[in-house]
Amino acid sequence: MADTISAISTAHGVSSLSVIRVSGDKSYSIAKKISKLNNIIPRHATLNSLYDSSDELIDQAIIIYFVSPKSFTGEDIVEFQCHGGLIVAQMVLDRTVELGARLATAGEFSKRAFINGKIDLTKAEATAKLIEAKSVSAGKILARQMRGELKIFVDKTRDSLLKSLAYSEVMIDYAEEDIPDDILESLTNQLNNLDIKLNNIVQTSLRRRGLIDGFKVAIIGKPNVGKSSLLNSLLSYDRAIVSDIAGTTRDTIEEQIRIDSHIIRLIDTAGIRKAQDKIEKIGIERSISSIDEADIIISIFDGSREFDNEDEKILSLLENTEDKHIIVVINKSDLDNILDINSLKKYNPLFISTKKDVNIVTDKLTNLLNSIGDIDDIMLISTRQIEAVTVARDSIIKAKEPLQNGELEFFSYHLNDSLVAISSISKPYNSEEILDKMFGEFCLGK
Ligand SMILES: Nc1nc2c(ncn2[C@@H]2O[C@H](COP(=O)(O)OP(=O)(O)OP(=O)(O)O)[C@@H](O)[C@H]2O)c(=O)[nH]1
Ligand SMILES: [Mg+2]
Repeated sequence: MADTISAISTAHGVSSLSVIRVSGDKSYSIAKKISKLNNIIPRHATLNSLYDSSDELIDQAIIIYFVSPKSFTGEDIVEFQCHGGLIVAQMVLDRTVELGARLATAGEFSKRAFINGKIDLTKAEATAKLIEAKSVSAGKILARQMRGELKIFVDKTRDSLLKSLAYSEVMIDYAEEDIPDDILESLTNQLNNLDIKLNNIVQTSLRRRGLIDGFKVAIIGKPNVGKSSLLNSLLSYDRAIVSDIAGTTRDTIEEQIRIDSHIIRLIDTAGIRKAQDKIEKIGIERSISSIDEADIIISIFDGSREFDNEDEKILSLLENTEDKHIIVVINKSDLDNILDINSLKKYNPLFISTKKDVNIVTDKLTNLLNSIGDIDDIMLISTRQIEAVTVARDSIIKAKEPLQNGELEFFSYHLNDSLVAISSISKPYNSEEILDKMFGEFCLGK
C-alpha cells in the first residue's frame, strides 16, 4: 500500500491562492481532521475553516475530495485551495504531515498516476512540459500529445514492427527455404518507410526544440556594429553598456524576452575579432560557443563602414553553421551606407537603425518563430523521446542487411531492439530506474 503524500502544487511566492494536494489512503481522514468536518461530499467545492494542532484557525479554504480511482493519481486525493503567500500554504502542508502524510518528491503525483494506469509516459511528459512551455505553439503541440497523438504513433510503429517480426519468426521455421521475393520486397519496403518516418520525426523535433525550452537567439558580429544597442532596444531598457570603443562587451549577456507569443533567450555577445587581451579572448570564445548553441543567429554588420576582414570572418562563421536560422542585419541606416553588401545579399539583409526601427527585427523574429511553431506533425518533446526514436531507427537500419542475406535470426534480433526502444516512449520495460529519473525532473506537487 502506497503511503500518503502531500505537496504545495502552486508556485512558491506571493500569490492570491495556493493549492495543497494530498494523495493516498489517508487523504480523506486528514481532510476531515484538519477541517473538523464529519463528511466531505466528493467532487464538491466545500468552503470550510482549517485548523492547526492547537485548534487554532489556519485559514478558510476550499476543499475538494476526489475518491479513488476517479482522480489524477487514481488514489484518494484531497485538494485545499487556501490563500496564497509564503505562510498559509506552508502551515496547511505542515498540518497534513502531522496528520500522517509525508512530503512528496518531485513528480511523485504523476509517477503514481502512471503506475496506477491513469496516464502513459507520453501524456505525463507533455503535462510536465506544458508547465514550462515557452510559446503558445508549444502549448498546442503539448495539448495534442496530452490527447494521445504520440501514443498513437508509437502504437502504430510497434504494430508495424511486430508484423515484420511475425513474418520473420514464421520464416525461421522454414529455414532451408529462401525467403520468397514478394515477402522480401514487402519487408524491405516496410523497413525503408519506417526508417524515413523516424528520421523525419527526429529531425523536425530537433529543429523545433526551442518551442518547448525557449529558442536561443544569439546576436553576433565584429566589435562596434551595434549588438548591445540592439539588445537594449529589443529589451526597451539599457541592459548592456554601449560605447564607441570597440570591445565594450566582454562577456555574453543573456536575457529572456517575449516576442509575440514566444518567450526567447536573447544573447548579446562580445565582438568577434583577433584579440590580444586575455579576457577579451575568453569572451570571444564564448561568442563562438553561442553560435553553436543558438537556434537563431542575428548577425549584425555596420552599414556605415567598408566591408573588411573582420566582417569576412563573421560571414565565414555564418556559412559554416548548419541547421540554424540566420537573420542578417545591416545597422546604422541613419548614416550613409558604404558597406558593399554583395556577399550578404543571399541572406536578404534587413536595413535598420537600432536607434529607431528595431521593430523590423521584431517583425522578422515573429514571422520566423511563428513559422517554426506552425507544425501539424508529431513532435518529440524530450531528450528521452528523441533518444528512444533514434535507437529504434538505428536498429531498423541494422536489421536491413541480415534481411537481404537471409539471416533471419539477426534480423529478428535487431527488430526486437527497435521494438523495445519505441515502446519505451509510452511504457518502459525496466521501469523503476527510468521512472525515477524521468519523474524526478518534474515540478514538486505535479
Ligand atoms: N549612428 C548610429 N550609431 C549606432 C547605431 N547603433 C549603435 N550605434 C553606435 O555604435 C557604437 C557601438 O555600439 P554597441 O552597441 O556598443 O556595439 P557592439 O556591437 O555591442 O560593440 P562591442 O560590444 O564592442 O562588440 C555606439 O557608439 C552606438 O551608439 C545606429 O543605429 N546608428
Ligand atoms: Mg557590445
